Amino acid sequence: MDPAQDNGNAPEPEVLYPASLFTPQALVLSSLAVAVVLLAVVAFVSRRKSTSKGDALLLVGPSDAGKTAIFSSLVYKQPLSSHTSMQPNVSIMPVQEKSLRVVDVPGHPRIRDQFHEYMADAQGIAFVVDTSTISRNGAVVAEHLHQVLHAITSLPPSRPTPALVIVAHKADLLKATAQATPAQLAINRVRSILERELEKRRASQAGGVGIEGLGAEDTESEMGGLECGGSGEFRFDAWEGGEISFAGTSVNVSTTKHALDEKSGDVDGLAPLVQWVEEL
Ligand SMILES: Nc1nc2c(ncn2[C@@H]2O[C@H](COP(=O)(O)OP(=O)(O)OP(=O)(O)O)[C@@H](O)[C@H]2O)c(=O)[nH]1
Ligand SMILES: [Mg+2]
Repeated sequence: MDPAQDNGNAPEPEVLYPASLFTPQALVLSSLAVAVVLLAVVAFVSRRKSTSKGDALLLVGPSDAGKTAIFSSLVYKQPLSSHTSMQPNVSIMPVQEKSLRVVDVPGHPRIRDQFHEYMADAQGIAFVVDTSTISRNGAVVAEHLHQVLHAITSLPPSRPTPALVIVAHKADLLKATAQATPAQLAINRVRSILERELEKRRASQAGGVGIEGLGAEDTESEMGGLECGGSGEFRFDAWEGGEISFAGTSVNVSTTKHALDEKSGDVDGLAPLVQWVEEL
């Protein structure tokens, strides 16, 4: 009868109603909305990534400078005996509430360029120098440092500039004087030698003469990164790429005979570097 018919008709709109949601227009509109939301999320995440500070501390510098000794002191709290590294060491170092990824890049000329791979993540860069041999190797060490300065100034503007510290390491091999501690003497020596050598490089570039002599028409002679304010002469204080700090350090490497004498028994030889890291 009628009631049965009524009941039969009543569900009709219920069946039709959800189906009307899936019209082709509605489907197109809703997939467009989903795509827009997804794109916005991707754009937001990648923007954050490219403008956020990196989380890595890079240890770079010439072979035998003591990078691996510093790396193991920071990460394992003891300098492990090491040989010339042939691949980067990467580990995590707790710094206050945060943690920092420490990357020890070997100084071997054929491997040292690998630091470029970590530049995008670098929050800080420590250029480690053996203070006891810098007088002999000044020009070579300055060339290496120039590459690091160039890499810093070549980063895209969207990235915050990583902080740079020049570590005058193996300060324990210097003798304290009445006026200065070994760490201060180490900084003074490394700073003045590298400043002089980098100024030589800048002056020869400005004069249009290849650094390696006549015929050195290579990209190296065009490499930027030494721009300074004021007279233009290279000075660490006036470097346009950012602020450059210095730290005089040593670690107690029991395998070296010098580390056994009283003065170098100082376990806090890395304190200036640790302090710089904490301020990053
Ligand atoms: N006297 C003294 N010797 C050190 C100090 N730090 C490291 N050394 C010694 O210096 C040598 C080289 O140290 P490494 O840490 O292996 O040098 P590196 O910079 O990692 O060298 P590559 O891996 O070749 O790039 C080792 O014999 C260390 O024991 C220090 O503070 N004082
Ligand atoms: Mg090493």
